[in-house]
Amino acid sequence: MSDKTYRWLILGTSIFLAIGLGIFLGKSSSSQKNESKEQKQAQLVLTPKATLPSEDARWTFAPDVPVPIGRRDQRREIVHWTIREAQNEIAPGVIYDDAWGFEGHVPGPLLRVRVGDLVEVHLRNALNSMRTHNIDFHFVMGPGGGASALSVAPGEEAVLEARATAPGFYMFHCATPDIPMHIANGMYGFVLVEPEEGLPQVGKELYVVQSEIYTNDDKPGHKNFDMVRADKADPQYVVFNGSVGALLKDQAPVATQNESVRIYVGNAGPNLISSFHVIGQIFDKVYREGDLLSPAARSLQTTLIPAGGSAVVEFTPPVAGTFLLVDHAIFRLHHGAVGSLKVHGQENAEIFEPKTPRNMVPMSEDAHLGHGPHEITPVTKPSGDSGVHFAMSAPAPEAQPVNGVTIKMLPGSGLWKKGPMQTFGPKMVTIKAGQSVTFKNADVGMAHSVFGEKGEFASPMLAPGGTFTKQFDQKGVIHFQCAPHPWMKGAIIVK
Ligand SMILES: [Cu+2]
Repeated sequence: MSDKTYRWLILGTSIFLAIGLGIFLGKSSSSQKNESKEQKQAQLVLTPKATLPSEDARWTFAPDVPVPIGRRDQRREIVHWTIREAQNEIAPGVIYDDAWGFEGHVPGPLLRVRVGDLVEVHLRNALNSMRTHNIDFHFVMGPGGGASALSVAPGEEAVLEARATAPGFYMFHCATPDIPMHIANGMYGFVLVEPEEGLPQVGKELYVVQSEIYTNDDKPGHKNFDMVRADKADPQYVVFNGSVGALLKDQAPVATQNESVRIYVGNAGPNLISSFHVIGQIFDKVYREGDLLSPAARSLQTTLIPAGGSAVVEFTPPVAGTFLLVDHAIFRLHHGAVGSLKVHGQENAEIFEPKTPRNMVPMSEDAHLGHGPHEITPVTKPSGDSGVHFAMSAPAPEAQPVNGVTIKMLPGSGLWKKGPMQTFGPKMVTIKAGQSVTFKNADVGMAHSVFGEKGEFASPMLAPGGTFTKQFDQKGVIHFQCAPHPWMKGAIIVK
């Protein structure tokens, strides 16, 4: 190899290395940029305790959320809570006598602070409590999340200072043995630790906690904790905000069309994972598992929330109406896992337009409940368009059978409920051979039918107001039921 060639080779190699190094440096500096953004949180600079200004912390009971922090400095946030062993009406007429709660509430408070704040908790256990209690705060870095530091016998008070070192939406709970029992009995709440710059502003914020309640049945009266069922993860109730119906009807939160809604959803468990879903909405953003630092997941339908964890979901309802909050492990609906959000506003035909007048409520707010009268509100306005008809037999003019009896399909028949419910009325009739029975659909907004269980007769689907008459000539007993709603049963005795 000549000297010249050798020189060229050295020069070429140097240029190649220089370019390569440049690319490498460029890359590493951009990755350093990302890293530094992430590390910013880890390297939170703490203002020394002694110099922190003090203030009373902001906290609320569900479904309310304290207003955003706003300030950008660190503070000492002072909290005074008392634990009370109380009672909680977990379903209409069902009184849970083992409801132990922070400030006597189930779920316990939502405390809102900013990352870097020092939380000074004064925890008191009411003098008339029967047991020792404490708090394990999931936002706290320290043994037991503060549980032993805050362990209080009846009448005692303990104080803990703990720094909020990382943003997130965190559970807290009692961790006194038997820990699962103390959580199951209602000893939980949540802490929202805002990032340094806060969270994006939204129109409406709500605090919702899913939990299980273990009783041996759901009959009205006083109930206690059932350890056998809890051990089997077989809850009598799965509820939002402490009781069946806590977020329904008059207690349903209200939002406005096109207003952004953020729900801080906690899952206290103690056993079940939640598949949280809002019927008729798509989540614009989900801060999975309460992670407020990573980019939010987008356009989710259902999100998993671990027991002892959380999620923060956001959506913007473009259409007015009532929207149900559920655990999409959907049989839990039978156990009370349903809440609702009422969105006030107008129809928005560009997004959603029912084209056939149904006058139906597809899913009633109290579909699962065995209590109270149904409030069925027409969803669509009555249409003046005579060209649109029910695809079923048209309502017949009111005609009293001259030689027979009438059985009505009563309002609410089509919505299955736990406990006693009305279906056919009367359920049993006695007629003479040759007489007829007229079935009249007196339900609101729901079609029914009737057929003999041994094929004796069958009606078409009857729209509300529709009737079907059948003459019975043979003596005997005919058991009948409704085809779409098999729990609707009755009998005709022909003598
Ligand atoms: Cu406890």
